[in-house]
Amino acid sequence: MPSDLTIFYSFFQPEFPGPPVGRIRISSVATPGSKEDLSLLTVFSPDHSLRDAKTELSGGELVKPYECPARVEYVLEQIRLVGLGDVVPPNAYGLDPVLRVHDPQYIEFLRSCWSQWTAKGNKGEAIPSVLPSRGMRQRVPQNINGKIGYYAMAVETAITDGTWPAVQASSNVALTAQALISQGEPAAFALCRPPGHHATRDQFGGYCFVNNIAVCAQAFLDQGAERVAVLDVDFHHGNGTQSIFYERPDVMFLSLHGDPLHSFPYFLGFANEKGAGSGAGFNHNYPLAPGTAYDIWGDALQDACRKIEAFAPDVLAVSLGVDTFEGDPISFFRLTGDDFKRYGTLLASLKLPTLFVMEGGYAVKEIGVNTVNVLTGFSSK
Ligand code: OKP
Ligand code: ZN
Repeated sequence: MPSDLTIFYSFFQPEFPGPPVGRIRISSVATPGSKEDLSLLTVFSPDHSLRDAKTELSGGELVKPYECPARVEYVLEQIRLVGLGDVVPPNAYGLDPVLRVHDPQYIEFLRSCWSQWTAKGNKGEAIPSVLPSRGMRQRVPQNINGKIGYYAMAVETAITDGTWPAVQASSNVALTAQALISQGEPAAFALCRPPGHHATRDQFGGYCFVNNIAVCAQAFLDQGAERVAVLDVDFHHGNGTQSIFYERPDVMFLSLHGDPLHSFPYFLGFANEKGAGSGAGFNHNYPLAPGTAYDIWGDALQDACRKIEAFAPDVLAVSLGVDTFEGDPISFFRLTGDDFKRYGTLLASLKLPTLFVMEGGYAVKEIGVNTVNVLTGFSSK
């Protein structure tokens, strides 16, 4: 482990847990010496593969989930191919940092859902069927079939046997990358799976369970940061992140996404959602029309960057989903592979310590190139 990871930003507490031990030096795949060392650290756990649902409710059918284990394996492969930098395993942080943004009863539900579901004799994967919709009471049922509806924001996402351990690994990956930045790394990439930005304080859905980036934003604050900007460039609105920080001035949330009139999550992400209470003015949504390409999308990102500069955060956290790609099977933007590199470079111009957290991206064969293009665009001088 190199000893250069000991510079602390003044706002961070020095007693925070150290960087991961046992760095993996990635072996060369291409011609030796042909790769630049871009020195952007990635955190990754093979335990993501424990999240391997057989079913997603889509178009009235149970289909093989778009959010599948192969996604992050392709990203890892591309990281190795281009020599992005070292890949390190996560540390275990336990539940305390997760419980800073999530309801304890919700976390207990995630942990025990599968065993309660199977104990009831349910044969399929755990999917809610009844939600506390308009006119219904907001209280937690005792029966698991009711409980899972109470804790759901959407019903496409099945809970399965390995989901909880994978979710824990995912938040540990995020928190390890967060710690690297708190210890002086200029940037780090949390190759999280499952993703997190749709998860609210007490709801799962949209393939998300624990809101990894919200956990990290809160961890930065708890370690002494005064302001954190969360920029969500995933195709979908980060409703969970928005709602967690909606009434707070210490986290600015900015999201570029498919207009919720036409796209999941449908019920949040409109331009007039500006924050509330002392958080008023610290939330910025950029809902964009079907067919949006980089000319429009890049302008929205420029605008978001100006707002981030004016906010002057101590750190930038990026919800990095590459489902904005023109070939994405469930989304409607038209970004090309080169566009990902361009906006990576634009993000670097903010000159902020930057945490990248993996979210969506479902064009599986291209997800590695598109994701790593953002990171190399960011890292190339
Ligand atoms: C998660 B993330 C496909 C519909 C998909 C859920 C989308 C979740 C996206 N039949 N609905 O933001 O990439
Ligand atoms: Zn998405």
